[in-house]
Amino acid sequence: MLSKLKQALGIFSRTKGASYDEIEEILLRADVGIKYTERIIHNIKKVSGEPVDLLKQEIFNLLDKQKPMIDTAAPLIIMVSGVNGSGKTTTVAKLAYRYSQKTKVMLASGDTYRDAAHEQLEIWAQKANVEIVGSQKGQDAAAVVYDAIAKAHAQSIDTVIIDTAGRLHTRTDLMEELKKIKRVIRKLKPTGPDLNVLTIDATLGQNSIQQATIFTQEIGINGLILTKFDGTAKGGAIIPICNELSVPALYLGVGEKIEDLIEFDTKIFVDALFE
Ligand SMILES: Nc1nc2c(ncn2[C@@H]2O[C@H](COP(=O)(O)OP(=O)(O)OP(=O)(O)O)[C@@H](O)[C@H]2O)c(=O)[nH]1
Ligand SMILES: [Mg+2]
Repeated sequence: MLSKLKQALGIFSRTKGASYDEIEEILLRADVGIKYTERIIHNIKKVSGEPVDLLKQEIFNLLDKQKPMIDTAAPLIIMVSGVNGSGKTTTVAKLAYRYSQKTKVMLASGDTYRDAAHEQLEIWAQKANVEIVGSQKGQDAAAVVYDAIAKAHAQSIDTVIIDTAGRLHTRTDLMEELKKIKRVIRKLKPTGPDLNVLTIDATLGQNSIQQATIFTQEIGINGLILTKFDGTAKGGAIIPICNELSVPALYLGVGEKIEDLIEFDTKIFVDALFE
């Protein structure tokens, strides 16, 4: 699975034996951005040692962030939001598949905005072999979510994963809808959602930061999933994205299939960078 990251990360392996200037150029090309590239180069120049080893340590430090604390009371609630087409529904399916290996999963079809959104999620639910609480276009998304969590309680379901409609960060009305969904979740689980996840299209690189900031400010995102990591040469943008947003990466999406999701582990990731 890690091999799917090659395109996004392959460039980092060229830092072996490279000069500071060459490393700087490689980082910029990988979309690490000027701010973090300068910081990294500054720090590795300060100490003596093999530049590539120091570089590895610097990147590790920048990515090794505290993962969210989970309230162990069932059900675990995962809410997935993001801009249009960023990979929410596919990610919901991948998470459902992953969590269903060990727990009972229910999906909540919280995209009541787009045509056939529920049908799309239903197909994924069948593939992952998990239950789903459906919705109709135009229905109140928060009500669907309430139903799903209430059913999860009644049926001793361990994990509820909520898909939401795509929205631009500038759509105040739709941002209000997300806040409402969150309020409804909190009526049933005061600490929820346990994972309040934002999907970010990694092919956009650093360009995604501004819109993502609005989501983190408005609804308190506590984990990122960078999607389409298989198809980007801008994988280095994960460094500015996680640091500017102060939110840890939880998973990487590396394809369109249900199993194409990698749990983000800083050490494994950094080792893969320099393979
Ligand atoms: N290569 C690749 N494609 C992905 C990945 N994740 C999602 N996609 C593709 O991105 C497109 C959009 O995915 P969706 O899951 O429908 O995105 P969405 O955010 O739910 O879209 P809306 O509901 O319309 O806002 C689809 O063609 C997916 O197959 C990934 O990790 N890698
Ligand atoms: Mg969707």
